[in-house]
Amino acid sequence: MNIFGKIKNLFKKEDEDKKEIQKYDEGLSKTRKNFVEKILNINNKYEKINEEYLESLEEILINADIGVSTVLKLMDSIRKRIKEEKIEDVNLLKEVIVDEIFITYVNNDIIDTNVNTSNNINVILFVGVNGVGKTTTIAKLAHKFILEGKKVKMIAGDTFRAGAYLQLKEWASKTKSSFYGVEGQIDPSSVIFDGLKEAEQDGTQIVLIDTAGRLQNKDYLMKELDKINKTIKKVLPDVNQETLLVIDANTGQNGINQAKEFKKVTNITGVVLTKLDSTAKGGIVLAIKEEVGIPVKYIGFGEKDTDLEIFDLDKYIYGLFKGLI
Ligand SMILES: Nc1nc2c(ncn2[C@@H]2O[C@H](COP(=O)(O)OP(=O)(O)OP(=O)(O)O)[C@@H](O)[C@H]2O)c(=O)[nH]1
Ligand SMILES: [Mg+2]
Repeated sequence: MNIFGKIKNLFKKEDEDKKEIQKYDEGLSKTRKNFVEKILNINNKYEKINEEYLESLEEILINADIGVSTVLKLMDSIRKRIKEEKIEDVNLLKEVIVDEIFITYVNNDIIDTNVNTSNNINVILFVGVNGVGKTTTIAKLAHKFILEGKKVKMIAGDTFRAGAYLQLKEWASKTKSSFYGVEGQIDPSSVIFDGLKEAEQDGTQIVLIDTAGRLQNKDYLMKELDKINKTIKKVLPDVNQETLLVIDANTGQNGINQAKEFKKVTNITGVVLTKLDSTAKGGIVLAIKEEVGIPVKYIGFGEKDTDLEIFDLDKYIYGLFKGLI
């Protein structure tokens, strides 16, 4: 079955997936409105595929923040299929568009969207620019792991912003996680060192480390990340570590640049894309994978600790194209 058929089946699913499908449906509604309506408009305007139609399609894809180079690649594949399959009717092209977007994303890679956790201690470090949703994502993940019966500890590695300590402490208490932090502007690595020591001793399974928002062009802040990573290795040399880069979906192309810069200085294992509920730029998922080569592992759909979903390509494409299929 091609992806089009698979997505169609998602409409019929009334099983345990339904709630998650609804989240994608609602969370991507802004992106979809912008995107699908425009495609339907050009489909009404042009009955047959011609150059003008294809140029309009290209523009729509670019405006959905899919990323210029991704769109160009996508358009090449779409043109090729029009030729090969001798497609003339614009309505028959819908299926090809959805299909090719899926293929572009997967790109023959094995996409591991799982955050790998072992039964021993696992460390997840959260990095990203200011205000993107790092601390809220920690709360969301804590909630998820606690539901799975895991022992979770948050470490307040943002010692820079006044208020960051209390914000995390409150989330820890709300999600029933334990908390390690020291108030005041001290070296984050020293807090992380002590927090990890405590976690090692008290049988914590998942350590979630908050860090201060940092701009990707501030050298000394990037060096601080290096020091944090060394600290983690020093306390727990064999630890299973993930470093999740948190990106606000509203930032579009700028988010792609953030990912490229962070990737240069630290080993990012996945992206968390937040605030999909408040943006029409949901196409950024495709651009991150294509232009940066890092998979999106989680997506944030709101401000509550329950507003997080593991990234699922089928459901994402469903959310993006509902109305078109
Ligand atoms: N709508 C929406 N808002 C979100 C989401 N994630 C976070 N927020 C909001 O974004 C704001 C910033 O979130 P934080 O988690 O404090 O962001 P941060 O990256 O830790 O910020 P700094 O520590 O200042 O760098 C808060 O008002 C959150 O409630 C989301 O998925 N959707
Ligand atoms: Mg924060």
